[in-house]
Order: sequence, then structure tokens, then C-alpha cells
Amino acid sequence: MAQDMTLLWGSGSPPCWRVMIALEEKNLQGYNSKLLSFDKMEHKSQQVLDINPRGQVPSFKHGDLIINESYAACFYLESRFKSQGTKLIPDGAEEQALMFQRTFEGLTLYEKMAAVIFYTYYVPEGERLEAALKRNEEALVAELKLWEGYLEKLGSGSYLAGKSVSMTDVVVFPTVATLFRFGLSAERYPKLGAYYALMKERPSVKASWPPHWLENPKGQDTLKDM
Ligand SMILES: N[C@@H](CCC(=O)N[C@@H](CS)C(=O)NCC(=O)O)C(=O)O
Repeated sequence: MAQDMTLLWGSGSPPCWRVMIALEEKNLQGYNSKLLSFDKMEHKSQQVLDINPRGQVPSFKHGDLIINESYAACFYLESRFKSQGTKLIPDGAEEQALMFQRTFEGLTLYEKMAAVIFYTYYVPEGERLEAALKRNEEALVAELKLWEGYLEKLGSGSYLAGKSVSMTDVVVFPTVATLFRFGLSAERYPKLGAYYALMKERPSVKASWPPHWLENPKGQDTLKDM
């Protein structure tokens, strides 16, 4: 069924990883998967531009349908394959409200993380300011404390929006994994650390683990003092 799906992706890209986890959770293995190299600028190739005029990955196609925003692709897959694989949108109003809330808050977490770990990538050398980076770091710490508190409130063994895996985990876990890849301390953030350990064992996550992380398991220590 997934043979009519194509995903162009880059290793370690949280937006790409979201879609890969969603595909796994919905039992849509066997899609056409093309790993592109950021170093070789393959995300700016015509093949990507034909699907995504921004020249970004993920670039996802299902038949003639193009869905190139990661959140959109994940929601599309859930809605199109509702009764297949893991149910990612709970039925109850309360559970749904929390799931939607945390799912979209995940974008803020990603933004705040990116403003720190990709600071030198985003900001040209002559425009960098120590004070600006410090402000971004403080904003990230405040954000991390929120998520640590959410998990604490839900109790041990919980997922990000409750006792079951949901869309929130599909889209936010890649950000959490990236935080730890960049040196976040599980001692300082024990709830996030436990959540990371729990999700790491999920078959969908294992099957989609970034290949260059497998090749080189040691990440950076950018966030070790946060
Ligand atoms: N909002 C998009 C963001 C996609 C995105 O930022 N992709 C990055 C990789 S993580 C990319 O392709 N960057 C290359 C570029 O922007 O030129 C989504 O969630 O799908």
C-alpha cells in the first residue's frame, strides 16, 4: 500500500524524522525512501524543488498528493489510515485537547532548541552576539522546565500527552532526541531523560533512527550545562 508513497529526507532532521515515525506507526513500511545529503545540497535538487518549492525536506508524496510540511504529513497519514497501526489521535475530548495542545507546543520547543544549537548556522559570523545566544539559552531552559513539569505531572512511564503514545510523541520525540544528541543532561532533566529512554525502544523509533547517529553515536555537548 505504501509503494505509492515517496519520502525525500535528510538524516537527523527532526521534521523528516516525524514523518518517518508516523509512517512506521501507521504500518506503512515499504514506501519509496530517498536519503539526501545536506552537505551535497541535495535538498536543493530539482527532485525536491518539484515537490517542495522551498527546497526543504521532508518532501512527501502520496500518489499525486504532495504534503511537504512535516506536521501536515503526519496528520494526513493519521487521518487517511485511521484504523491502521497505532491510533495517534485519541477519542476523548480531554485527551484530544491535551494532545493537540502539546503537539503544537512542540513547535515552540523545536524553535527554542534550534535558536541555541543552530545559532552559528543561522546567524552569520559578523552578526553573532554573545548576549543574544545567552538570551536564547535562557529561553530554552525555561521551555525545558515546562516540559519536565508536564511529564512530572503525568507520572512515570507517561508519554507526552498521557498514558498512551499519540501524535504528540510522533512529532515532538525527534526534538527531544536531538536535545540529548546535543548533550542535554538526563540528570538535570530526569523526566525528559526517562521519556527519551522509553521512546528510544519503540520499534518505530528504532526503525527510523538517523543513520549518521548510528554511524557516529557520539553527539555534541552544546547543551551539557543547560
Ligand atoms: N516546516 C518544515 C520545516 C522543514 C525544514 O526546516 N527542513 C530543513 C531540514 S531540518 C531543511 O530542509 N533545511 C534546508 C533549507 O531550509 O534550506 C517542516 O516541518 O516540514
